[in-house]
Amino acid sequence: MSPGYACLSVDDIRSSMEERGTRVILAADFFTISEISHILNEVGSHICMLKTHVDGIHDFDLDRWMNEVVGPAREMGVLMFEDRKFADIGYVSKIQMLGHQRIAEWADVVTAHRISGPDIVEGIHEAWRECGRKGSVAILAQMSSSGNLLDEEYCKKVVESCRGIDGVCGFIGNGSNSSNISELRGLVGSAKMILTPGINLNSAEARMGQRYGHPREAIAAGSDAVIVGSGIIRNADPLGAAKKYAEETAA
Ligand code: 5IU
Repeated sequence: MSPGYACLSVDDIRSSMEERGTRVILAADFFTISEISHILNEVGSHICMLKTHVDGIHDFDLDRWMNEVVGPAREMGVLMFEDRKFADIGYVSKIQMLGHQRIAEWADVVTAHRISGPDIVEGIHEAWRECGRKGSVAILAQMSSSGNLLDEEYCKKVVESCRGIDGVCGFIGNGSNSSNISELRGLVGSAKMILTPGINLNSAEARMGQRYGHPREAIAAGSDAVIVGSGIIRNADPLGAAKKYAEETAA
């Protein structure tokens, strides 16, 4: 399907990961801009993307965000991944992309649910287009949290309806379960990416329904990149941990 807009392509993203030699997406789940800026400076050379939840940042200020986080990430070649999980109709997702956090101005990849219909992808891309930028959408096909309602049938419908859309770079899969990842890879084929949260070398760290799998197993099962938060940011040595996760995911 050829959209009327430019997208960040799967090839662009995969070659940026290849160049950086790491398949680790850092989940920087912090409350302040300075903590995020600090972790980026510390572990930036071992990650390919910086995943944020911008609505969780207490002191959010767009100028500081652009100067202290987005600018340095761009200089390092780290893609900005806003895990916003858009879920509304296309138009509302567009206005959320263009809201006070100005996600469209800095995010390269955003997450979205498929629940409201495929036009959500169009709405998100319209926002990027209005900012003169391009990006791509990762659609939730599975989740790592226990008791989630994204069952096999839903996952199949999501993949079948989105794998032909150029503005979609891939799918979020359940990193805690390698057979879920292999099944997802079977549905997706090789043209789109699979990004997997629910990854930690110490599965005992899981809390509040999170489940964890091993990074090497996730990659072996077909994941393009692993999303790691606590395993790095709560480690006493974040730099050593980031290096270790990057090594575990090396091809
Ligand atoms: N995240 C998940 N599971 C999911 C999806 C997103 O954990 O199914 I979709 C996010 C939440 C958090 C990060 O920002 O990935 C994982 O962090 P930890 O490695 O600290 O569990």
